This record gives sequence, structure tokens and C-alpha cells, in this order.
Amino acid sequence: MAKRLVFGILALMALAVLLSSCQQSTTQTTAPAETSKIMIKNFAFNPQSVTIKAGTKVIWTNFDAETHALKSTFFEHTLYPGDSYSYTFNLTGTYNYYCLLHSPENGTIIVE
Ligand SMILES: [Cu+2]
Repeated sequence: MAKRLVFGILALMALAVLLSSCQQSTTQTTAPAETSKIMIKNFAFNPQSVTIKAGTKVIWTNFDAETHALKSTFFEHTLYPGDSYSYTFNLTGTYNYYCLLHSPENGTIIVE
């Protein structure tokens, strides 16, 4: 009888440990990836130059009523009015990009 009670208590304790470890694993969070936003407005990138950490996701959003087309060595993407495009820069370096449709429209991403 006493043995059964001990076993029952042990089983409950084991269950409690199991449940608390489950809770721990679900509450663990990983640091969210950093993002940097660039606005395309009045035929210019704003900010024109950004310095970011490697692994940062850059998001461009077209606020103009005109279509723009991002072009760099790594990407080429058409942004219709209201569109967004994102690219994650994992390697350090200086990346220049421009708009294929409008000549002096360019920007720089510096990845440190
Ligand atoms: Cu443009």
C-alpha cells in the first residue's frame, strides 16, 4: 500500500518535471532577425545609404505612384506602386544598387 503511494507520488513528480520541461522548450525564443527599411519616394531611396550588420534583412517599399526597378549584382526586382521587396545581406561589404528605370536614383548598403 505504502509502495503504491510512493510510486504514485514519483509518477506525479516525473509528470511535473516532464510538463515543466515542455513549457521551457516552448517559451525559448530566438532573437528576431534585424530589419532595415528603405523608402522609395520622389524617385530617391531614403535613406540613400544604410549601414547594417551582416544578416540584416533590408526592405524597400515603393511609395511613389511610379514603378521602380531595383538592380544590384545580387538582385533585380520590379516594384510597382505600393510594392515591397526584401533581401537579406549575409556577407560584409559595400553594395551599390540603382533603379533601372530612373537614372540618378541609386543607393548604398554597407554591411559590417
Ligand atoms: Cu526608379
